[in-house]
Amino acid sequence: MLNEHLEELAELADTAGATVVGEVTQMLDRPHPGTYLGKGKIEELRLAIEVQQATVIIFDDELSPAQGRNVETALNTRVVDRAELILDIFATRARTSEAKMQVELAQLEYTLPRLTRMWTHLEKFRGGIGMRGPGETQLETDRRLINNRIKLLKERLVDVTRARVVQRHSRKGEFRVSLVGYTNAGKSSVLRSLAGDSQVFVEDRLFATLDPLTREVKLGEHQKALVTDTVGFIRKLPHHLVASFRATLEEVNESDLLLHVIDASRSTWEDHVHVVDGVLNELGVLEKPVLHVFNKIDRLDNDALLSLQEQVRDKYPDSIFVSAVSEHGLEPLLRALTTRVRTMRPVSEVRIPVSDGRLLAELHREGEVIDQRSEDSELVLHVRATEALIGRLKRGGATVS
Ligand SMILES: Nc1nc2c(ncn2[C@@H]2O[C@H](COP(=O)(O)OP(=O)(O)OP(=O)(O)O)[C@@H](O)[C@H]2O)c(=O)[nH]1
Ligand SMILES: [Mg+2]
Repeated sequence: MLNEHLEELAELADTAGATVVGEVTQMLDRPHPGTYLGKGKIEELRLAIEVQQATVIIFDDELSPAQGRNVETALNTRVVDRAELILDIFATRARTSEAKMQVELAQLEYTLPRLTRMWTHLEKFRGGIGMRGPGETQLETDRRLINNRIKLLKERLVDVTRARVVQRHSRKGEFRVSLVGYTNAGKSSVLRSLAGDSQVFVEDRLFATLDPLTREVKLGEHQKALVTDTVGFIRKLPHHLVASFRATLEEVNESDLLLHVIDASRSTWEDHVHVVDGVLNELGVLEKPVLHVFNKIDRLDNDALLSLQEQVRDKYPDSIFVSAVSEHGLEPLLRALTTRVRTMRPVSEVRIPVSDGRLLAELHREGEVIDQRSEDSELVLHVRATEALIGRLKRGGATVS
């Protein structure tokens, strides 16, 4: 387990552009409160830094502001913790202004309690002279500037979220599906293949996707789903990031169905499922209907696939086994989606008086009208609609069969 965690940290470091030259691990019941590592380990690390000519030390945990400062002072080498590393990757990968604001907000909130440590760095370059207000130390000035910026970013993000809610509202009647899962599980690959859109960005690096992206997926005659790709999750995702990406993940909140994409070729997939469930819980969406989509089965041999299927049959009776990169590899998922649309958005025949413009408008706004004809003084429509909408139509005077 320790090895896999370090492997993942190395992947993160690689994604951030660092080259790993050495690893040091320590078995401790509890991290040292002052320096995280014990005294002996600090010495070992000092030697390793010298031998390997390392320029940065990356910790797999989030260090307290004091721990980071102390280790940095003891080793005279830059220290980055897991949270900072992930924030850094997000910062370089953010493309849209919304993602950039979200990442900046998370970074500032991470930085705020660590300002004193940053100062010891900056002082070397700036000599401690800045744009001080009257009676303020530089540290206080920086705190004030950062707090102002945090406030501004939060306000701007609220505006962006509001705009998105309006946008979402206009597709209220659609069958909506969100792809969620551990980073690199293949969420974007699934969307790319389902929607037949080669523009969907896929990469064998962590956090390729930050912004939600929605595409229409056709599921046979008169049936479709709007499928949204989302940012991937990871073990120990910095909580500032989860908080600032909450707005982006609202899409997940409003979905009819979640597709939890799992990389079946990783021996650690169960841990990953656990991590994803944890974040979904934090987002308050654990109650949504979920299909577990085991992806990358092209990497498993027949026996491995059979034993995986055996293993998950009881726990996730709704699981699906797919490959986003093989021909027809997503057919089981397409079939499952088609079945779900049929049960969650059944087709009904609705009759309403020709004169009832209000009911007709509601139908068109919130349901999916397949066809429509008039018969005497009635309109007869075939509609794909939720139970809730059908209930409202009936109460409004429509005949539904
Ligand atoms: N062999 C194989 N590789 C796959 C499959 N699906 C995705 N991949 C590869 O896995 C890597 C990650 O795929 P993405 O679709 O970018 O994964 P993601 O879940 O969107 O990742 P993030 O956006 O970073 O969270 C890419 O190199 C894909 O080509 C699959 O079914 N089989
Ligand atoms: Mg992606």
